[in-house]
Amino acid sequence: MPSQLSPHVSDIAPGRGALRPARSWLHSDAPSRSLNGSWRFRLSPTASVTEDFAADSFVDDGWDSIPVPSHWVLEGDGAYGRPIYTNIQFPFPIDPPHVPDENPTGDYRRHFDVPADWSDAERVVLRFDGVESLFRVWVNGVEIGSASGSRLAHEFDVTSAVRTGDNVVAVRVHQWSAASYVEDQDQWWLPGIFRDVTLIARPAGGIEDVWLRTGFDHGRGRVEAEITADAAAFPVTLRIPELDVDHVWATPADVAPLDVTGVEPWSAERPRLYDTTVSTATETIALRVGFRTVEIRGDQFLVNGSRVVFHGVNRHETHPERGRVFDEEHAREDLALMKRFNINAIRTSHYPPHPRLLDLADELGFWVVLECDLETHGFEKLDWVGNPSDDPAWREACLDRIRRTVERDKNHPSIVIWSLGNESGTGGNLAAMSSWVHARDTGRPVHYEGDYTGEYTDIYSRMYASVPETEQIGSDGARSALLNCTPAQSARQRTKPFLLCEYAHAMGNGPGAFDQYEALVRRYPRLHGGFVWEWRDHGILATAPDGTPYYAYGGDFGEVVHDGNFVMDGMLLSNDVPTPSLHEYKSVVQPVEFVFDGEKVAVTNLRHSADTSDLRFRWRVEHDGVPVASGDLEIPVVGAGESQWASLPQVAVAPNAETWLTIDATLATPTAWAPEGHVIATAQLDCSTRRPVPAVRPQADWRPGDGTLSLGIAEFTGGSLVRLAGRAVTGPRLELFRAPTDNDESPSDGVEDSDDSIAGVSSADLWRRDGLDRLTTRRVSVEHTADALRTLDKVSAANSALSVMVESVWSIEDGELELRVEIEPSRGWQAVWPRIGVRFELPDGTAPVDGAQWFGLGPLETYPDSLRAGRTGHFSATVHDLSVDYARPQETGHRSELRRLTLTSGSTEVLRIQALPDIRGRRPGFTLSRHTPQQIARAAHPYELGDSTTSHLIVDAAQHGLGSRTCGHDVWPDFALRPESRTIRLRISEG
Ligand code: IPT
Repeated sequence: MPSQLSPHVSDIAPGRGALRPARSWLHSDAPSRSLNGSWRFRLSPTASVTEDFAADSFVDDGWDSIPVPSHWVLEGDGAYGRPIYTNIQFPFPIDPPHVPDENPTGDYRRHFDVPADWSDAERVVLRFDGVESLFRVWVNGVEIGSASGSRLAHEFDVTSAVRTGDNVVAVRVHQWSAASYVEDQDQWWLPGIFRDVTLIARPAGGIEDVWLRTGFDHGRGRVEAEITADAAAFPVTLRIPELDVDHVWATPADVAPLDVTGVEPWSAERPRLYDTTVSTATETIALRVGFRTVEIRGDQFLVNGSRVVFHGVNRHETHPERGRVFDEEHAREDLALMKRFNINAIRTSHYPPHPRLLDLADELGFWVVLECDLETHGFEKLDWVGNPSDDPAWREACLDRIRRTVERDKNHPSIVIWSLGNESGTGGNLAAMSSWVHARDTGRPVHYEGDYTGEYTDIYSRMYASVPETEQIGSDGARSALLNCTPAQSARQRTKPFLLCEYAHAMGNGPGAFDQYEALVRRYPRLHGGFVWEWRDHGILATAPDGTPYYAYGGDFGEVVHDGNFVMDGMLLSNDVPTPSLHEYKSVVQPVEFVFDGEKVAVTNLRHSADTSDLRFRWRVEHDGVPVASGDLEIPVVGAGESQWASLPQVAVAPNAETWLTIDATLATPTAWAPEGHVIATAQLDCSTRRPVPAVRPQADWRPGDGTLSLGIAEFTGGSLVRLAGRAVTGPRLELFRAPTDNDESPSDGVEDSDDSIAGVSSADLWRRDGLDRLTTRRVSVEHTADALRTLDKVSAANSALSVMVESVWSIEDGELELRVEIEPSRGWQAVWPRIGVRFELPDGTAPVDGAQWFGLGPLETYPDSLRAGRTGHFSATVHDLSVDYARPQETGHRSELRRLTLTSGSTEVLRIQALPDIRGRRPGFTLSRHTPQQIARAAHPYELGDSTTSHLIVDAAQHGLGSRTCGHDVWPDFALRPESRTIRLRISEG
């Protein structure tokens, strides 16, 4: 029986033999050797292979080599299995604590050298910073122990097993184990030794562990030290050179709090760190301390006395080639990118990251919610029966996890909240974990979202609460019960600060409504912001059958059970490219607010504690997007939470163009994360004089015709456009379809959704039901006058009596070609529409249309509920760059509020289109793409779209919003597009 050969895999104990208590991950000058590098490797399909490989004498010549750290499923080009992606589902039978006999098992071996001068070491310790999921260790054939807790550090005392000179370490790693039941996070299952392995010599008289709790109160710092060392190791010296601290504790009993003056506090905005050492005669530990005090006062979460607003992201460790293997340079760039996008907080979803990430967070400045490696989400399917969170048998495993989490990272000033884990139901083991944290660290509160009723945690937390629910939580007056709570439990939750540990699911094109949440956070002090789900897509770089590289998601590796592209829900694409949603977020959470009032502007500093002395304010005036004047704006330094008035410059208003004033707040000097001049906040003021829209010229002498004629630059055959300015063009045809976004494809939950939505049915289902993707046309009539052509079309879908009448009038107005399209739905349409637009096809001729210049909102795509990053200006882009490479192709590229569009071919202007606003001032948007919505909708990956030689221009009178229905809520009613009559009016001329 395999289970007898390998008893560990179904053992719920966290392992045997690892050192306890766990200790901090410290920068010590004690000797150490990295055991990263090339190891010998053998993969077996089951856990039942013999253990002879652990013997000293074993000959591993026939084995492969594998790098450590790595995940074996990402090495060897498929020779070692493939990654599996599941969200909540377990990829094996739910039979806790057992796992299947098919349990890929990796055996690792390497030689290492122990230097002769290590012989004075008191102990030799072998540390593993991350191994998924259960591993056993042998040194020179001696079994040392076993451990689970994949994203946690495990240290073993190997003193008695090692010898000076050559040694062999052997490690057996099982992909599946009892621990897999508590590591059911929404991510790829990636087995292997994926973090560093280090051999450490512990000196006699060294420091086992140190914890410097560094508080701040009105300019004074306080150091409370906990030194774990033998009495004989003393005296211990604390040095903080910049603060003139050079303090000696002669004995353990002398260790007492120290008050320090002249301290600058640490904050995410001004991450002031002080280089510090703690030393004995034989060992020096280097730390970078930051002084800050975390406090909950009533329903406010404060750091150094000021309320914190989390503009955060959920950050997984993921890389398209390395998986969860840490790359410090990439991580630093990742965090710098967050800072450039006004992100100030990270939730380490859903496990502790590589320890160096927290050094970077301390240094660059982030509020961190540090989460334990715990998720039992798959038990939800069983109504939480057997959930490890509430089974005393699992208590020690749960406690071991939180102890390792807190102990490893306790010194970081950036960590302001401990989180027990994610989506693990609720129960006594979670309560026990919380009690342990409360006893161990009185300086940081405990978070766990699943404690819905607030029995054992300090913060009220929800994920994906709707805008109305968030408002209900924020507003004091609410008497009604909160979700999942009785009135008394609700009252208890209302006494706490609130945060959205996950919100605004950024899957595919979306989410909408960042700004609605932010408005509530501004309004209700109890609301402390939240963490967008999530920072980046987890795509894995793969190669399509035709050799094209692409980013794979669930199912692409032939998994039996998987969750498709639900792992592609970041604001960053897998290749590090920010999506428009990240730009939107940056604008919504910008830390400086401008409110224009006549000749003045009120500038409000929304930061936690930093003033605006690091900023410079620039203004510019543009006429129809062309810069005409610019300068600096003199604004006195604004303290955090304060406002100042400043005078606006004299703006020269153009009589025949739009006049816009733009103000940018930029960095006055370079920082560790952005160059000087980097824009952190922007506002625009429309100073234009109103210009009337020309009325439609009445034409009376319409008569039936065959529709074959020329009008200015347009040529028609049988009433249909065939050429514009000499180039082949077809259209316009009514386009009501968009390639469904992931949100469009998500079923309604029947709660707080658009009217006419059906529980369990997606908007895209309704669009397909109504045939929006397969509309057909019947030409009802063709008429002319001397200088105009009018067609009337009835557009409808097979087996549907619903229709849209489309009247198109082509005429010459003021010497220019004008197209006016009137779109009128029949009665009876039920569901929202994705768009109301017209589509033109521009096949490649001699000068293929491959780009656009436009005056309108830009530079990136915008939708009705995601408009805040859009600026009014003049922009240009290639047809390729107009689309976002979402991992699963879908609607992309819509530019709103169009005034003028020039289609280009290389540097040549091909066609110019002016868009006239309708009576209510509404302007159309446009999309220029190589593919039709119908083609895009059929592709599951970008490479499936294929090459196209045609450009498709869609001018939309309106688009439906984006919403966040993949995990959260539908498009807010104000931004939902109901079937309605619309007019599109364009003036078209030759480029
Ligand atoms: C929520 C999870 O916490 C997160 O890990 C991720 O899976 C997210 O959903 C979706 O991408 S849980 C969900 C049931 C609300």
